[in-house]
Amino acid sequence: MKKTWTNCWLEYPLIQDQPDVTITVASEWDGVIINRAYHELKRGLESLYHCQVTQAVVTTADIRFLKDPGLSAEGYTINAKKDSCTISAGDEKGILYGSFALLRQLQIAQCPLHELTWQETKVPSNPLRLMIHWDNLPGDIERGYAGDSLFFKNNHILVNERSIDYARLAASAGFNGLVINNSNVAGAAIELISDRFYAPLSRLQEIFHQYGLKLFIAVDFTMPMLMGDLETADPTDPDVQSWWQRKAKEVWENLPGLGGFMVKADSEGRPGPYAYGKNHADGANMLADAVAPYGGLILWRCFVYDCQQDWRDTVTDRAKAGYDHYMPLDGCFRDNVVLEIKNGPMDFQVREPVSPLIGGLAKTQMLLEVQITQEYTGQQRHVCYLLPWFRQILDQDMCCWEGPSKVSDLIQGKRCGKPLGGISAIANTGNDPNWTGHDLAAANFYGIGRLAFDISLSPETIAREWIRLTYGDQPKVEEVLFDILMNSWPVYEKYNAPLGIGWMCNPGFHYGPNPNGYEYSRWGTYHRADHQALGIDRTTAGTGYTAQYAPNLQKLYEDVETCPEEMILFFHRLPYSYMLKTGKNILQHIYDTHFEGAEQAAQFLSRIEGLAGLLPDDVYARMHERFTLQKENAEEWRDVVNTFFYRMTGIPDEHGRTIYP
Ligand code: GCW
Repeated sequence: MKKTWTNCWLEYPLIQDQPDVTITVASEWDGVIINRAYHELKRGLESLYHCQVTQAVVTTADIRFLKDPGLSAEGYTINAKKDSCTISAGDEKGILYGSFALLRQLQIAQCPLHELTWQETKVPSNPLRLMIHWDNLPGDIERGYAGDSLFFKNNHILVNERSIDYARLAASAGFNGLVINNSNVAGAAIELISDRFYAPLSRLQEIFHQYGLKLFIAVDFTMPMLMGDLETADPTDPDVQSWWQRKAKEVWENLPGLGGFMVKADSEGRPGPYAYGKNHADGANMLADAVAPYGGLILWRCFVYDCQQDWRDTVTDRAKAGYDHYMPLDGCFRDNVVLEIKNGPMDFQVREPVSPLIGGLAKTQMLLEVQITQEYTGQQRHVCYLLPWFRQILDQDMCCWEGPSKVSDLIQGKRCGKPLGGISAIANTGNDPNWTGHDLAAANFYGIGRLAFDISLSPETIAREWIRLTYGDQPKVEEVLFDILMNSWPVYEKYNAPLGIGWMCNPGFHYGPNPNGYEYSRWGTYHRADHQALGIDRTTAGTGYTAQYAPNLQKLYEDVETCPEEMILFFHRLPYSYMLKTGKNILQHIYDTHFEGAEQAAQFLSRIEGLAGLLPDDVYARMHERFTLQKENAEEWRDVVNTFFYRMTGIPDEHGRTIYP
């Protein structure tokens, strides 16, 4: 099959032409992952230097893979001293990550291997680093903006050259696992764990395994009814329990080494333990017991809320739902259960506070769930580099105990003292030629993998790395793309929903401006704007949401003076005349940011036009098309949102700019 897709950050653009050089590589020990590491080095080095790479004996090789039992799982040490380079690790995965790290460093340093002097030891910050795909068996992707599924087509599993390249990309970014199917399990996906699919799944799993990636499968809670002939899925029913135990045995016999199951229960129409009067610990633990003999994990999603809630009611608050459902169960989950929690209490909006559940749970293992598929952040038509946002989330101190309590600490299990936890990203990939629709969206795929592996990295470092690896050493390209990436999230936020309000987009599709558009708000608007005020009072005098935070944070959010202004309307209901610290009132802030955002989106386009001739033609053409659309869409957002508030208040822009288009 002719390759019709790009290599993204594994392009390995030429550093120096060295056709006469031969680099030898040798390993102290063998294994399928070590073998992949060798082939990755060979491929990368031959492309970077046009040299030859061959295998040799350990004593004489230029690059040596050494065993160091002292290093923790998946960790590596690289010691490059001009004429010799060693990659040491305690396990095979460490060698693979070390090999990718060496290739990365050579591109950062832009020098030949024998000139590199560099030492680095890294152990991944998070044990779980997962890509979560919402792919459906027919081949479409829920909230997918980069083409069709890489894993499924017409209810069949795809195992091909592209599966290997996907695994290479994921492993090189630092991921170590993936869920391949949508947690809204439907149609043929119900049979994923049956004879119908074991053979191709096992072939796919073998590819992933070679790149250190664990395969996970999303299952439906009512499988015993859908696949078996039981009349209940009650987790306390002995027949249900033994059905799952038999199923787990069969699954692991066919797919040894499988990572485990993911479950979305009692959420958005999905069935779960509530239907039987049971709670989520009953449900998760029943499954956990079934998979425990095989080392399987249960990734239990916490996205549980009443999507039909009455918004006129000022006490029921969707933001409170996650905490209300799961806090009473803290400490009740088995050791092979990990709760997967969205970063915010709502749903991947452009701005939200950190979910209070993350600071609440003291005895439970957690997986932070972020969304790199840009459902609410421009759907990969707009550029929105999300790493600055993820950095803020991870750095948020939840002030919840005397020990380290930043989100990054809590997901690593520093508070609960248990070994599992980490980061999961709702994937943004598909079978588009560039994998991610927008070429710049690949920075989110690369970036969240890197950050999950090394939680100390800055979004700036990651952006520069990604640009360098993808487009080579081109200062002008780097300057422009770096600037656009770093400004993209703030710019997107400016022309979208202001000050933490969220939504204001078309229902269902979640794209394009629609101030009253939240689909579940049939009882009223999400932002509750009227002619005098807007926002939701989530203080203890309002919905009481702020009480879900530890005292210091509660205090911060509760007081309108100290509440971070970018989220002020998430926490407070305020008159349009309320003065922000910038000296502007809320209405003028909305007008100004929307004018600015649209203007900056237009500047992105002209800056990209300055890169004509410097980027590959197809990349430039795709980018040009997307940035043109972004400029037009940003103008539309500006006009629709500004007009909405102008009509609501009757107060014109202080600077006399035209609001009603
Ligand atoms: O954001 C919402 C999406 C749904 C998605 C759900 C979830 C898979 O609109 O499409 O369903 O989140 O996280 O489960």
